[in-house]
Amino acid sequence: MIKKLQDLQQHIQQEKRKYNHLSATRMYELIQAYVKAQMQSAPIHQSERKLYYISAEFLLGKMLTSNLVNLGLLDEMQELVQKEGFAWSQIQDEEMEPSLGNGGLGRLAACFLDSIASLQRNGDGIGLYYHFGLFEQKFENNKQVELPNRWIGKTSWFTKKEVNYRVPYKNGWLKPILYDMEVIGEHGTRNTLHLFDVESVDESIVHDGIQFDKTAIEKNLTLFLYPDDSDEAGRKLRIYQQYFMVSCAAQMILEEALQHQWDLRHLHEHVIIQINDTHPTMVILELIRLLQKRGLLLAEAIEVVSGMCAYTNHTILAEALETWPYAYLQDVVPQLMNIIEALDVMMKERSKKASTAIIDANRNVHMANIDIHIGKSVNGVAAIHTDILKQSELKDFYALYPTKFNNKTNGITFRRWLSGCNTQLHHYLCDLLKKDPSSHPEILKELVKYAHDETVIADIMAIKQEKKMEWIAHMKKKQQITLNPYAVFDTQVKRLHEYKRQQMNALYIIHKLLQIRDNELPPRPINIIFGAKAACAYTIAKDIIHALLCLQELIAKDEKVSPYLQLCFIENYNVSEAEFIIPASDISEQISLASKEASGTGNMKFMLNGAVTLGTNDGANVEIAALVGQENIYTFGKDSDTVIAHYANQDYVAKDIYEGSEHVKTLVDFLISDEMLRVGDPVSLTRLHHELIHKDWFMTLLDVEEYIVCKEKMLQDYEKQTDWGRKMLMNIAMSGFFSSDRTIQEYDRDIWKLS
Ligand code: GPV
Repeated sequence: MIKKLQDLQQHIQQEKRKYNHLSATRMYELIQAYVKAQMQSAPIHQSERKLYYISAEFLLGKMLTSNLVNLGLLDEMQELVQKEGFAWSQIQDEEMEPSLGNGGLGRLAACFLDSIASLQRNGDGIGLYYHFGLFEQKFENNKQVELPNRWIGKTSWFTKKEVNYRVPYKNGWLKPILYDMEVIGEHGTRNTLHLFDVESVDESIVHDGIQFDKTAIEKNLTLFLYPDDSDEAGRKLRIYQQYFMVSCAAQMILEEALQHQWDLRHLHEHVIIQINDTHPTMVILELIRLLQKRGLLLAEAIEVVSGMCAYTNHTILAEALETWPYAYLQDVVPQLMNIIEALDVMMKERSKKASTAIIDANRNVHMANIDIHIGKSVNGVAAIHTDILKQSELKDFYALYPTKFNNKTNGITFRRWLSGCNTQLHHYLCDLLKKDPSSHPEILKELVKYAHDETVIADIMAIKQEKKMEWIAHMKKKQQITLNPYAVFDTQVKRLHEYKRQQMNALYIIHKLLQIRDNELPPRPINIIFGAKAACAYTIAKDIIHALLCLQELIAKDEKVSPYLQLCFIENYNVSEAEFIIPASDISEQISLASKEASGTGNMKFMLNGAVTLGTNDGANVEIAALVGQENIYTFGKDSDTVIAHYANQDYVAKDIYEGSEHVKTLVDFLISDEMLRVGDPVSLTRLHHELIHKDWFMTLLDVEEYIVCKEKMLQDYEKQTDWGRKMLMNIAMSGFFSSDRTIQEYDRDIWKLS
């Protein structure tokens, strides 16, 4: 199928003759156009059954390298580029990363698209084309500032298409525009990601960072992912976005069904929709509405849609489970209200429990409850998470529908997270194992044979060192920061949230800083690395960023401390930054409060790249520990049962711990020390200090002392370099389970039944 690169080579020579020069920009454009053409000529997989994966986020990352990996052309292309006198990184730098996601949920959707195509399953993604995406993060005065993320450039992987859909809204109709991107699998068949935009969108209404008129729906609908929802207009805008997305999806699904001449009364035999978290929930209601318009009775429509929809839950955090006031929905989607009412009445006949109500006593509509009642499957994203759903969070639903519940432990695509971002390790493993682990993840287990081979261990460690050097050079260029490449790299990169407990890591940094000042020096310098965006209306999350940036400044200016401890906060952390830092890291910080991190997927990326986890018994960490064994992971902290009991009994009091431990008190109080207040904002630092002592909703102080002890042990063990190298090797060896190919095979086997 794939043509050789000769066409491209010829094109390059022509350009050089014509202009006597070829810039990196032009080189990128030529390669991009060539790759896009290759993808468009790949065959589409046809079948009698199709998956639609609907998601508010697709955190794609740059697509050039990943597409080349899947086309099997990466090595050849890199050679060609080198011959023309460019470094591959120069070409990569030319691509803007699409800003269409926030965190793990969106990155999971992107990994899934890659695996679905690579496993040659018929499945498309559907979402929204946000012009400014998730905001771009800048640091000013040690604070996060939000700017529009202008990711849409001259060259694009997306192709604009016309569609004849119409989406009703209060002032009439919204007219959708479609942007399609080919998703190429490693065997050369392709699927499509469909992102909808609204024709009347107006970028010029954005001012002063990311401010805009939240009521101008026809202009603002597809400007931002997750616009500020701290007021009514913001919340209604989110409902408009969700409805627009799923109405377009429903119209597309019905259009394709009619093209195939599929009988609408048997649509569930041909179509399966995976609802990625609750954002696409209204697709259930919209499909029922449209099927009724096409002649089905309400009961018939409900049955067909029930057989078509499956729901993935990604959290047990109450504040992340969407509920909308009935009145807001009535204002935004009046056409759906009779369906919501009907479902509510029907489901109250099935169960009288308040916890399972679609419309609750306060007239709030619970989106997840619609998914669970009507959908045919409910899945959690890691074993412990699914257990908690069954045993506590959704136990009334589990009693009602025991067979709907199932677990699908998350995964990551090795084609991006090994072949793409760590070519050195990938090539090494291919040579050693005589098979490509990105296509055959299970082959990694054979690495165990080399656990006592000091040459192999040394080779893996040498690759780690090379990746550290690359990242350090990158940070020097990007943020003008000079870091020690021979330090241990201890990394926490993920969205900023209190439950992920970046603040606990901050307390460790304070602990280490005070120790160094006290002449207790670590055996080797430590680089503590962060990357995180805080939601723009999440005050405490922003306070935590502020505290970390203040600590960064303090440490950098401290001549005594900085030779031993450096803090580096990566600005505007995104997929590309992840691809840089993860292969360079030694320690993977996965320190969420037990029970709160549904799975985590960064933990898997670090493991695959030979970092050792420092984590709580939460999410997929539990499964990592079971695979690698206790000698190859560092776990600490109270378990999920204990935490859940604390919440139930409301007996966790941070202040008791703060007052009961001189050490903890010293660390927490440092946040409002004179030296911190000199570089920081007293209001913000005081608020965080107060929060930790008087609220600490995610129990930082519960685990902080164990955390410090555990990390110190880890740093000591790091000095036994061969033993540490063996831990790296064992982590890589056991990571095969976390391939998203495995996850997708399970979804297909249990829920989608495409093959
Ligand atoms: I809900 N997740 C996310 O990134 N955004 C959200 O809005 C919600 C969940 C994450 C979870 O926090 C991770 O634990 C999980 O690995 C990821 O979704 C993918 O399942």
